[in-house]
Amino acid sequence: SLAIGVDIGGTKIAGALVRDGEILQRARVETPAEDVGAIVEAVTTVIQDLQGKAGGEDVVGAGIACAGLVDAAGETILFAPNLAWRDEPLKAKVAAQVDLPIRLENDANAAAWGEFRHGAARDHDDMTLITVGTGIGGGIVNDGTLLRGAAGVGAEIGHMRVVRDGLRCGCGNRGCWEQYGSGSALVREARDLIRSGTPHAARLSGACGGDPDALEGADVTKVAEEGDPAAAELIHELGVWIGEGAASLAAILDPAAIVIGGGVSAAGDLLLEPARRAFHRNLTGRGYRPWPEMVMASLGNDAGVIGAASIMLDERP
Ligand code: BMX
Ligand code: ZN
Repeated sequence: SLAIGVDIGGTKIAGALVRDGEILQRARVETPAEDVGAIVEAVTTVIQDLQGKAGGEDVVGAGIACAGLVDAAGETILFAPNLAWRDEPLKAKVAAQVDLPIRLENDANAAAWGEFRHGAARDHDDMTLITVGTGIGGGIVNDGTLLRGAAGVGAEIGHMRVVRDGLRCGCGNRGCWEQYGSGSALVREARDLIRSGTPHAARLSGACGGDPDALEGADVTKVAEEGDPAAAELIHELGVWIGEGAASLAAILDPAAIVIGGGVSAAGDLLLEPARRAFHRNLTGRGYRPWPEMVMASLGNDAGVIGAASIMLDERP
């Protein structure tokens, strides 16, 4: 059977026609800025485009992955601070435009399902995905089932408090993990280092033409890969934050695998090695319990669309 997966990201809306975890066709449009009506239209365009590409074959439905708190029924985005959305009935708005069953999913839950069914964790029944991007997203599979919680908004691991009275988070609280271990945190620290004027930051500064505001996460990775110690150290510190948080999650969840995904995972071993070391150093019961493995995600940017489509296929009535 075929299903459509759609991933609403900050810059693009990506869609795919999926069978058995394989992408058969793709569609994408730019994300219109912050206007819900325009986003509904764009999502509709992507879905209709893919329906057309199905060549008359039956499509089971469309799963739509988006950042934020999605209700248990998969109908409403309750809260998405980065998009300034509250109580947005996205499913009904899209369903009014297309003739298909629709289901909304949190972006990281969808990606976790993708990695669990078809990616890096396909050999395990218990896995936790940590997506390191603008924020830290989470998806938890326990005994083969996606953990959603009572209201549907569970697994928001980026909002574990890791620092008392720490930095203010977009969610309104202070000290959330994603303020320290996300791609945004990496960029913030790199910009601070450049602004400090230290000669240590010369190559980072060169990568953004001397304008710290122009620096992006990918620049930090690139400079680190070229051997710059300051950039490598920033990624190392990010890895330590991620590893320490992962150890706390493992104390609660006991996953067989912790999978690291999201844009920043492109940093590869520069990020994974310090994360693994910090994870092992902080894992409770270390030395007396089996090690959960910590690995990089394998579906890359496709985890969201593959996962959103696969949930539709796996949970169809
Ligand atoms: C935030 C939160 C999560 C999301 C995570 C990863 C919003 C808009 N987002 O913690 O729902 O899963 O970021 O998002 O409230 P990304 O943008 O980093 O992929
Ligand atoms: Zn928060």
